[in-house]
Amino acid sequence: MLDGCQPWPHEIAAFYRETDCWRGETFGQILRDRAAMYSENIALTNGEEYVSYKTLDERVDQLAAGFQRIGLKKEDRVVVQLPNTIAFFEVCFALFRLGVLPVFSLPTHRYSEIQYFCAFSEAKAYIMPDHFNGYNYLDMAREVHENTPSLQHVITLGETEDFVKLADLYMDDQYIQPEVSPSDIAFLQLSGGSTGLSKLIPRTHDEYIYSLRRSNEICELNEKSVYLAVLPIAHNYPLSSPGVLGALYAGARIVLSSGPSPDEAFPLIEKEKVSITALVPPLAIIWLEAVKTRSYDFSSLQVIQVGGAHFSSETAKRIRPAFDCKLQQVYGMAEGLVNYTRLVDPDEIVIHTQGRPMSPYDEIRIVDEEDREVAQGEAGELLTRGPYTIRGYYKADQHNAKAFTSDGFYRTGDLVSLNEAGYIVMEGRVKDQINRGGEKIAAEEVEDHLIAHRHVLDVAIVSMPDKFLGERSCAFIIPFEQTPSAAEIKAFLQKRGIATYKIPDRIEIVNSFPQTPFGKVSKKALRKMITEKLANV
Ligand code: J2J
Repeated sequence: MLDGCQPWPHEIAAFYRETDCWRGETFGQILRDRAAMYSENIALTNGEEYVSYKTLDERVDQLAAGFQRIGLKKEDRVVVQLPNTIAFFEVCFALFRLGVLPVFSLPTHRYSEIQYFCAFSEAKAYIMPDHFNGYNYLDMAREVHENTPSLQHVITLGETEDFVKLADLYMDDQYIQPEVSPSDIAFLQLSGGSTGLSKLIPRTHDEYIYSLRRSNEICELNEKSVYLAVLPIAHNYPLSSPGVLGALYAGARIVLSSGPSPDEAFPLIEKEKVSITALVPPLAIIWLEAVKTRSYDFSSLQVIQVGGAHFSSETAKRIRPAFDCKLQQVYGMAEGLVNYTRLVDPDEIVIHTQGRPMSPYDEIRIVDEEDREVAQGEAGELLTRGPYTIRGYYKADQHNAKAFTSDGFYRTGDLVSLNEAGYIVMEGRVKDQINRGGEKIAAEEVEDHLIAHRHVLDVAIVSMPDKFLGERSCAFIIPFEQTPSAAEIKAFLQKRGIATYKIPDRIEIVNSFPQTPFGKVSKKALRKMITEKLANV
């Protein structure tokens, strides 16, 4: 197994094999099998482009040949920052076939994140678009390239003289397919993070594919399904719950949308006869408003999934009547555990809970601050272990010691309770993270940037309630020598190259921070301060 990864204990791995959770499949082989089974069926649709399973499989081989030609080898890492495009699939599956690991980053990531992912994973290549959503990736890539010794290749989707063009890497040559084992790490996914920069999450073929198969069963995905991808597909939720990879596993059709707005998505639902799509709560609100004034034929739509952040029951109630389809709540995490409400569940459950674990082999414990199990119905931190939940982050021994119990349970940092039917209700969070409409911000990561500003003496970032996004971020700042303006702070962070969604929505200047009895900054008191202030405007 790749250095820096926590292997599955032997007897546990054996148990998941015996119970038929892990069937010894690999991503490279799955696509080969689907191409044989569904040959001319359309796998991917992007605008006017329709790609069959057979063509996808062939294109993946051509690209694998090109990747091998430039020297990519088994266990190398490649940072992949691609929007919802056909190339995303070709790149990922070509890398899977070579046993090379994609490191999935999001199109919104900027220099600070990308350089860190490349350096930390010692990536040999970085693949990105030239332009997307008004952003020029080429300048960033130049800087990343200069500052990352491991990086041998920068590969771009677009036209450029400076870098390798992805289009030039599709080759008809034969390539040597290395032995890729189902227990190998297939890729590195990103954590939402709470302490500093995102941790990297190693996922094996075996466990991830099991999660796809189980998700497909629960979401009733099959070769007739049409999955519309509106969220960025590198994120674990639209990637795997059941997401685009689940759709490929099922032999279904994937329709790609470059963005989630009703202007793009609604016509696609009608035209492509979409049967299932996945949203985050703020998008569900936008879609609910838009559907009032726009008439499209949504009769093909069977399921709208909503997950990634708190979804109010008031909004949840409106989905079925507005779209005449089922709502499915999804509460998951890139580290593993995914909970779904089931398609046969009564409204009461679907509207008021975040579902239950997808696998009978998922183990969950809800504990108090001393790790003692709480009484049924009480709130506590959710700990979990199971056939597709990681045992450790990549190269993070120290952090792993805190993030996992000695018997291998992952500490989710989420406060939950269980209702009588065994469904999870999200009650809050103990981790120091802001969930901005599904986009996760590790407070510490942004604080570490802000403290570098010459007029910032100290800083604490907390969430503040927001009707639309659920939460936004607020930075409390103790100034030094002079008070920086909000505009100055924002410009400073932009210049440091962090993703825009991480830039605090609000700045509050204070003389000191409230403290806990132990003398730590009381983020709870800060959250209360800003919540009360907002309520009084
Ligand atoms: C409240 N909070 C939620 C929900 C996730 C499926 C779905 C989501 C993710 C995801 C995912 C929530 N209500 N319904 O990977 O496969 C918060 C929790 C959780 C964290 C994980 C998937 N669904 N959350 O969102 O790794 O705090 O994965 O621990 O980005 O999002 O974030 P992430």
